[in-house]
Amino acid sequence: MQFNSSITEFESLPLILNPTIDEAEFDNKPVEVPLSKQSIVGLTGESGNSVGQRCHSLAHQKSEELRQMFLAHRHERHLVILQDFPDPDALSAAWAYQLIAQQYDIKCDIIYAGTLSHQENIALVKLTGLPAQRWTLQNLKSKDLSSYQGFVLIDNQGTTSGLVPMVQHVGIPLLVVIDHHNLQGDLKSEFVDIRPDVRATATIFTQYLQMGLLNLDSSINQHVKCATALMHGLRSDTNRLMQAQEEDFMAAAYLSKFYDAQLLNAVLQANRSKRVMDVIERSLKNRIVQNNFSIAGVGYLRYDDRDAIPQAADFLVTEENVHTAVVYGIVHDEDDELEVVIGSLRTSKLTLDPDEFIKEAFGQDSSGRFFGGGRTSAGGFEIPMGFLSGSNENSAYAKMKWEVFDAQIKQKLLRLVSPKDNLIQSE
Ligand SMILES: [Mn+2]
Repeated sequence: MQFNSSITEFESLPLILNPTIDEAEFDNKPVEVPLSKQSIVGLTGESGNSVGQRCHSLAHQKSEELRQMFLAHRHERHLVILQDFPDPDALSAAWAYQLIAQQYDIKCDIIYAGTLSHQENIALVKLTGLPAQRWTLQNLKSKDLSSYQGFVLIDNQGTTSGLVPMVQHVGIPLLVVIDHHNLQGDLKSEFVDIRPDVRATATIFTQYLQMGLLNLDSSINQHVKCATALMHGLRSDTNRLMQAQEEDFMAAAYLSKFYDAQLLNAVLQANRSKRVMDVIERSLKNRIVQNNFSIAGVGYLRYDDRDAIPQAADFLVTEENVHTAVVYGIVHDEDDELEVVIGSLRTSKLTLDPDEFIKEAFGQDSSGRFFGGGRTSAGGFEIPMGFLSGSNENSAYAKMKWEVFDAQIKQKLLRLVSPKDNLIQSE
């Protein structure tokens, strides 16, 4: 193992901090004046500095556009597609979308292809009655998709969902994209609100609520639960508000009037399963630490335990002298004989942009699609195993296959972590 305090090579990579709003572009635009009474409250705070006003004006404009979109699509039925492994931010924002759309007699089905694997996500859905449904690629074929007039992407841009290509294939148009990840390609959608400078999609939705797209009412149980879910989504995407910015705090302040603190506490109390603990243990055993990066391959894990990977990364990054942790493994789905390499990155280093790092480390596939990306302090990647997928009955073969992927991923990561010695360190 090599400890090297110099990370200058690494820092010379084009890593950027969270993109800031282009001052010039915004200053040329007059701040919008026609605001409804309600919309002024809570978004900028009393002082209403220029940053707050800019955000406010954008939130106002987007809320209006979205309202027009809903009006134009009254009485329709839409699919709200989440990433295959939806997180609280996605789940809560989708619910808010569904409640807003209901007012226009638009029926939304919130769907995801993968599974809810984090114990907090399972608790969130169970305890709030959050109306998300799992549609596997298998049972998608048995659904009557002709009843849907459009689909909606929330907290993703279609690159992390296996359902999107199939929905596009049957000709359902993309109507809405609301996300806070970096733009991932050309999107043909009627309404787009992508704000990479916002920490959580839940923040964007809370702003829509504040702008009057839905008037939260504490006496309506569902509103209280949705506000609680949004609070959870916002907290989890901002590392319990530690990475929250003014907008997120303002959104949290607004939600604080409606959410159920006890319910949120119950969601957060959910315990880890033994299998998740075992994956964390493997990550501890297998990790190598180099230049303040902790890298661990955890071998094979079940589809339902996929979320153990980010949880292991969360844990590894807490080690002294480690600022960034990357954990990966081969996730296999026994039903579909499907295998994919899944990885998670967590960093406390402010100058490390997970999105840049992952794109730089793993590059693109043959169709130009990146294997992953990220946001502030967190990122992830998925590498399909194609022809090598499945057929693990022979344990020697399975072992060999893991070793190849393990070595290849380490090599790609270490190329960035310590650019000089492009060798795999073995321990
Ligand atoms: Mn998010």
